[in-house]
Amino acid sequence: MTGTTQDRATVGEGTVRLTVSQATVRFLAAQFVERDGERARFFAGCLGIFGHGNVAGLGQALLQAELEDPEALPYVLGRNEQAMVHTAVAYARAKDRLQTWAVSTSVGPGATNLLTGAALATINRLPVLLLPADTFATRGPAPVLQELERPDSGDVTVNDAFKPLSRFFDRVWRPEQLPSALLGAMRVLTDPAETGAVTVAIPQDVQAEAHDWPVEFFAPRTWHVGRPLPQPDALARAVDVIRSARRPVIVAGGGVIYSRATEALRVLAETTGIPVGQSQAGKGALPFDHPQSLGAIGSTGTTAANAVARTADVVIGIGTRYQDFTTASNTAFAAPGVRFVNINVAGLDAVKRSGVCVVADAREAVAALTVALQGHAVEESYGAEVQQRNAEWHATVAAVYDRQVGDGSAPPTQNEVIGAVNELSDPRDVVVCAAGSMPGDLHKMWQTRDRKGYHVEYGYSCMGYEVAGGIGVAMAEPDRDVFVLVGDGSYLMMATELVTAVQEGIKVIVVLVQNHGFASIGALSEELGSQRFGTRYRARSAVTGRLDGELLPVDLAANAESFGIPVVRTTTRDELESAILDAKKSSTATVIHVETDPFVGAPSSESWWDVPVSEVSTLASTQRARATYEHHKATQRPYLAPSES
Ligand SMILES: Cc1ncc(C[n+]2csc(CCOP(=O)(O)OP(=O)(O)O)c2C)c(N)n1
Ligand SMILES: [Mg+2]
Repeated sequence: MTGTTQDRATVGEGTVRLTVSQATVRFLAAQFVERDGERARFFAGCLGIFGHGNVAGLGQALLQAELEDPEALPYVLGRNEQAMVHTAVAYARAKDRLQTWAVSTSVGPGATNLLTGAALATINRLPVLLLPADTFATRGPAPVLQELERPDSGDVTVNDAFKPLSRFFDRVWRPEQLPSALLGAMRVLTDPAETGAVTVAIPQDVQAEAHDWPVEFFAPRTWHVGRPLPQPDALARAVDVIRSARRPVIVAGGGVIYSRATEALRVLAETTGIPVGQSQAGKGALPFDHPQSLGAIGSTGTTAANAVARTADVVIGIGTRYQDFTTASNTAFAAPGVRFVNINVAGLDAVKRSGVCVVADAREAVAALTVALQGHAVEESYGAEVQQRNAEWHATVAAVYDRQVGDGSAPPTQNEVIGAVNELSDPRDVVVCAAGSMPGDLHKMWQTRDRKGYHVEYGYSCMGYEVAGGIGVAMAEPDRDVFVLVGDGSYLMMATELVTAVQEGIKVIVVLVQNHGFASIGALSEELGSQRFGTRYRARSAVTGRLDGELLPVDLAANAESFGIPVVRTTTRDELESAILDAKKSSTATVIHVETDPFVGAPSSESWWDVPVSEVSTLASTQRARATYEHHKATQRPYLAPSES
């Protein structure tokens, strides 16, 4: 829960006559968030694409605001509504959820293009305010262009599709409803346990309607983001279980980063010796070379983390959702009596895996645990084992980061691309990614040196997030270079925001990994007996009638160039390295197009991910894969035993 305070000095009397849109803009510009004494505007601005539904309502209000006070709610024009949500969400993640953007769209397709972004925000627990326009409240000219018009219901519009994807939804049929809609939106957006996509749909006629608003609606309002303390008895139960453990392991999730608990976690890990594995959102919770850092854990984890996880007797989840990649589909924690302690600000996550629940802010709970565990440490032999396993993994990574033997004319492997970017970027630079083979490879191998240096969207793993998300990070943190690592498939899904980067003068370094199709799903398909079916970008063959003809003559470098971005084409490791160095020196965006070898994979995680294989099939490859699947499936655990001592 958050609380608010109003600046009494600015609370006036009487009313002011404004349209619903003008009132919305004025209200949003007056919202502030405070945590730990730091106070800032909650909305950095409004991203939008105009069409009928918002061009004359919110569009007019944004124009008026820009002319009267350019700082109030700056407007940024995006190219695709889904992408605008990615930009806003990435910005919010970079800002530890303390600031975000509003997103305005037209009715119909402009609105429903937001849906994928809404799901992504809610799943990743990141705040974004969606303002899709809605069809007429008065129904005067109905049915209007792009109206759903269902035969069985008069009040359903396409925007009802936002309801299951949003943490808060409201539709403003009448101006009088606006205050409760926007105050409700703010409550959810600023609550760490509730936050996600928040949708306020405003019909296009209502947007333009004037109303006499009480002036205090627009008074600057500060939303205080609290740090809920652990209940003493819950903490005591957690401490009991942790003290009884011989092989405890911490799983650090995104909550550690958002709560700024990394320093507290470092102290807990160092004083107790408990090693720390990290989920995708939690990577960065400890630097990669910290002695207690096991790096990534789960399906795309390090062999060190996964070996420790296999025999752990107590798993301490801090700010993690325990998504299937983190738990290797509930096979990672294999010790017979394994117990869980879950520290999470959200009850939904704290109760998972039958763990001892500590519903609290991560930083506060970790600090309290450190005090309560004073004098307690894991056995030296366990610490030594962690060091040994980490050293082995670091050697594995160093070997694949290194140049592969040869005359240097062969395309680099993806491992080498990661190595080159990691070694030539500054410790504070940010790597951004979301889908394909790259996120798993980065999770395993990226050597994170800064709390905010790793930004992989892996709640929704949404192809198309990369460029738009990278722009959001660069807008949030202009003093860091942002490396967007994007596959050719994801690039094709949504590269259009490069135009927004040009328009706004935003610097991102896009490393476009060309491997002519879906290396990730191709490898998965092969492993699961589906023979890489439909995963390569190849022409339909005149001979076989199948998609196994020539590689497509697609030139993505030329495509990027057409957006007005400098592009460097590279085919060797040397060319890649000099392109990275030049891009770092440049003050504008660069796209580095790199041909890679698609068949050299990353080192194994010695882990598993549950993707069901056909139970019956005429294909021998599928039958073999099914047998392997059943073998792994048998090791999956329900984790139903209560964890309390
Ligand atoms: C919007 C969306 N559609 C489909 C998928 C499923 N999917 C995951 S990775 C992938 C292929 C990605 O290809 P590319 O970006 O070239 O990366 P590569 O696999 O080659 O590393 C697909 C289709 C997804 N994650 N997101
Ligand atoms: Mg690809």
